[in-house]
Amino acid sequence: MPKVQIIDPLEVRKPGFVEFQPIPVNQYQKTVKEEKENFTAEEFKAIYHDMVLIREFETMLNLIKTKGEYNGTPYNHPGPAHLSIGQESAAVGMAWTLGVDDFIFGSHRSHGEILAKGMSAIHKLDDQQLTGIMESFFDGVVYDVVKKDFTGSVKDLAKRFLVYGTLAEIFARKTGFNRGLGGSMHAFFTPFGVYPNNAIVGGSGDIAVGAALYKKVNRKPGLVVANIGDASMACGPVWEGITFAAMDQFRELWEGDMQGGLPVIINIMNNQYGMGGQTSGETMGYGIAARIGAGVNAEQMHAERVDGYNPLAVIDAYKRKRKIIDEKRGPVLLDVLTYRYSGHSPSDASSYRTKEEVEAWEAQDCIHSFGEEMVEAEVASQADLDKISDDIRKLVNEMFLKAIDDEVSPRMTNADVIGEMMFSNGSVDSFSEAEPDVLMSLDENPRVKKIANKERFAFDTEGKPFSKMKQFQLRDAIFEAVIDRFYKDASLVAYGEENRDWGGAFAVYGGLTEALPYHRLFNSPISEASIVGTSIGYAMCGGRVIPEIMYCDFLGRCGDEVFNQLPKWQAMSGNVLKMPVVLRVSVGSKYGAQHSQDWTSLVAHIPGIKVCFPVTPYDAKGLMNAALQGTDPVIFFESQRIYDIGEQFHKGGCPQGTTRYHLANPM
Ligand SMILES: Cc1ncc(C[n+]2csc(CCOP(=O)(O)OP(=O)(O)O)c2C)c(N)n1
Ligand SMILES: [Mg+2]
Repeated sequence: MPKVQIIDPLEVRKPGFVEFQPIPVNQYQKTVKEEKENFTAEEFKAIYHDMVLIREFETMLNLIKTKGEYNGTPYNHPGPAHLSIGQESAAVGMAWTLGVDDFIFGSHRSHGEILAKGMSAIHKLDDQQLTGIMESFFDGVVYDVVKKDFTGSVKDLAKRFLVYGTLAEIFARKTGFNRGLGGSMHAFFTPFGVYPNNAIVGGSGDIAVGAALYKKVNRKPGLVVANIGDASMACGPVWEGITFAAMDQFRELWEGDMQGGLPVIINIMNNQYGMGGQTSGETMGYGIAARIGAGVNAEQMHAERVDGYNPLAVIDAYKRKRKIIDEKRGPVLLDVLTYRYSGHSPSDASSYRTKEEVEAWEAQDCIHSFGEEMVEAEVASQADLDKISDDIRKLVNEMFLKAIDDEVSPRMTNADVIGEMMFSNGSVDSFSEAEPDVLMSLDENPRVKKIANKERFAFDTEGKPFSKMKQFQLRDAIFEAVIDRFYKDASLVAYGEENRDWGGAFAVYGGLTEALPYHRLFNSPISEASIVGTSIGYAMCGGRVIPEIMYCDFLGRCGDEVFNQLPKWQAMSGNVLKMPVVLRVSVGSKYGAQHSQDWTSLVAHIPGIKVCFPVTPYDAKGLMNAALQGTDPVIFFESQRIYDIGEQFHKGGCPQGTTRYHLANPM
């Protein structure tokens, strides 16, 4: 509700029409021959190589799951393996132009994306950079395995590192990219710009948007890609992520270099099925998924469908869409058409599709047709292509043997270690080196001035209570800890419903609007999943954030984010990620059954979250300050019954400076 934007009835009541632009569908139709001036022969070969690498890697997993062996070596992998055989060109096309500053998030079916993005990074980084990354990651634990007895180039070594680290993670080995704690559906490797994949369908839909918010607010280079399935377009959090990303305020209200759209691409890996439900024709109504963009904003999210069976079509789209992102005109939606021949999982009997359909897509296989075009265009001979495949088969087999060797790759079996990893228990003044963006000095702030005249203990010397207005209230205590951190930590942002201008529904944030530019304090859509989900993505990238849920009762609206995402990523990442999210939740008492519930006990039962519920201003300030100093997710409950109560217990009153509270591991 910014006052600068007047809603003029004469304008908005005028008759007219909402107009749409045509959405391009499979417009790119070029062949390798026609693209020879834009790619070198080496580049065509690298694209082919990366696709074959993914195919062989997943063929190996498929054989292990269905036959219990690969190249004659038996192995039992009881964990999941959602394969994307057939989708390789979509993954490689998506990753090809991206740099390590560009982040990708994925789904349960993202092995191919990890390898494609990893290879894209390996193609671009020099030997020194690659060696630095491999040596420093987990103190060289993964590197030590792959460099033993290897005498080839650094790039080849990095490829071994990528394949082994991913596979060891899938097999839950301590030497995996996330110490074996993530596994197939959650594996990632941030030094190559590969951010968490997600076993919850659509889980990355809002988290990735938060990563883009982090990049924007903290002036970091690069864009963010949310790789999600066509069926996930029905999921609430995906829609909420999209509506958050498309908010007008980024262009209308954010100022200076902050003005402009979020650098995020929603990349639908459209294999045309959920598990067995067909999205076009059965479970969805969009027909062509790119249509979704049309309803979101005036730019229609620059949506288009590209033929993901042709890696060059996807690369072409990414080159064009990057320009849009660089011009701060995001978000972008890409509907990347593809097909998986493999089942949803290896136990899938494909009862939902015909053999003929699968064969028709196999007949146009993305790798074979690209190879044929390369030979025809004389950028490679069949012998070149065969050698690429042979070398990959050897590499995958060698890494497979290392990954299943219990001595080389010990299993992550120790439950105590997992317990220790639930929290990082850090203490960090600021997650940013930058000077915080603020609009005035603290002592000029109207709320700070007002508070300065308040009584920090509720009673006078005779024990009589001061008037409510005179007392330093619980809401003032929370405000003091929050505003203090805003002036210390440039990465800190706060948002939620009615957080700006209104000052928060319960006036905790009065005075913050005057102090902070839009990009540090803003109103979110009424969208609890995206409020929490984007915060998770923001924190994963290295920023501190205070999302707010207006009533405890609305926690159900962000159930997945609170139960499955916020608490789990520190442990599932092998402690690579921190999660400095302080989720403020107000508890009501007088608006009936849907606005009066206290769900602290529910949340307190979730491992991986710290929970606070202060009852005095002294505690509120101390706990909020401790929460904002830490590196763990905290859910901070605030009772509406006591927002206006002063400090009645600590005789010295609520202190002006910081209080020393420490949030221990929950029991
Ligand atoms: C919230 C949620 N609901 C259901 C599932 C079970 N499930 C796993 S994958 C899948 C289909 C997802 O389809 P899509 O988003 O198109 O991705 P694809 O599997 O095709 O890559 C389902 C229903 C889940 N993991 N998470
Ligand atoms: Mg799908």
